[in-house]
Amino acid sequence: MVQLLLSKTLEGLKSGFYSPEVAKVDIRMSIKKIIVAALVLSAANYASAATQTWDFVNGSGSGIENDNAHGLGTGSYIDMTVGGVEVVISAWSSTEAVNCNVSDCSYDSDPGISRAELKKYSGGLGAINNDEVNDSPNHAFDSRISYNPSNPDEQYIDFDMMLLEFDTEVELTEIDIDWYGGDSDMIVLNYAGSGNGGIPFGATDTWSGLLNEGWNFVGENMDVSTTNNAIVANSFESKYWLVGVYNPAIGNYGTNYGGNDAVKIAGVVTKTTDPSTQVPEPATYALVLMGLIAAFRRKS
Ligand SMILES: [Ca+2]
Ligand SMILES: [Ca+2]
Ligand SMILES: [Ca+2]
Ligand SMILES: [Ca+2]
Repeated sequence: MVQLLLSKTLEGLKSGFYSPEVAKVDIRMSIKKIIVAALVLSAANYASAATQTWDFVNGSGSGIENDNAHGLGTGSYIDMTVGGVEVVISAWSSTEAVNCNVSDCSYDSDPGISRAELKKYSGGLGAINNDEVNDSPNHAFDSRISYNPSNPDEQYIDFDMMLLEFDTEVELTEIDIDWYGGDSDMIVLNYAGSGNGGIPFGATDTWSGLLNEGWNFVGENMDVSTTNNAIVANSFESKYWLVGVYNPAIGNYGTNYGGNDAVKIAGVVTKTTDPSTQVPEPATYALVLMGLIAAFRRKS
């Protein structure tokens, strides 16, 4: 496009049609048009990808509801919408006593998945699982040991995870925690299969077992801080995401990094590529080009 505009001007100069002064003005006009065209094109490209910033604490629709809804069974959840995208948030943990493989049992004696109670605090969302009472840090998404109040010898390590079910495929790009207790290692999974990810999870499912049921280990973010969002290195879109505490049965850091984490998840950032807002690039280029040629024709 630049070449075309400049060659037109040069042609004008060579043929004596333009005086050097007119050519100078014309080059300036051409540059302005190129800048405008570039802005139009980048705006068109920008519209094809949208970003949603989810505030689970203060965002609109972030109230906890408690119902048998969204095919999850009875329990607490949040149903909120940002930029036309809807998410249902629920909490799950490894609190079911099931027969498990040796690697699971070595750190988590009851690794079967069951629903936990989703809670909201100023520092973010937390989860109280079936083996916990409402105390800190267990009311967070955590893997800290909880003791049975009536029998302190009974101890459980459970790995709490947040399930995010979007109504369209999204890329999860950032996680925001506003509170942590002790350690703050986190893990992210998403669903790559064609079904609904086996949701609601069954009591015989385990977190590591999900990897054989269409779920992906996306990554781990160790020592997540409350001042910088955890960046999720991923470009894969999915409707189903699990975000929670680091789990040695899945992650690469080994057993020592697990069982001591507690985070309150305050929000996430997602990205969608919406075909309905996508301006076909070749058509846009053609339109801009036609406009510029028309402008030149009018002038000459
Ligand atoms: Ca918990
Ligand atoms: Ca706990
Ligand atoms: Ca457990
Ligand atoms: Ca840890």
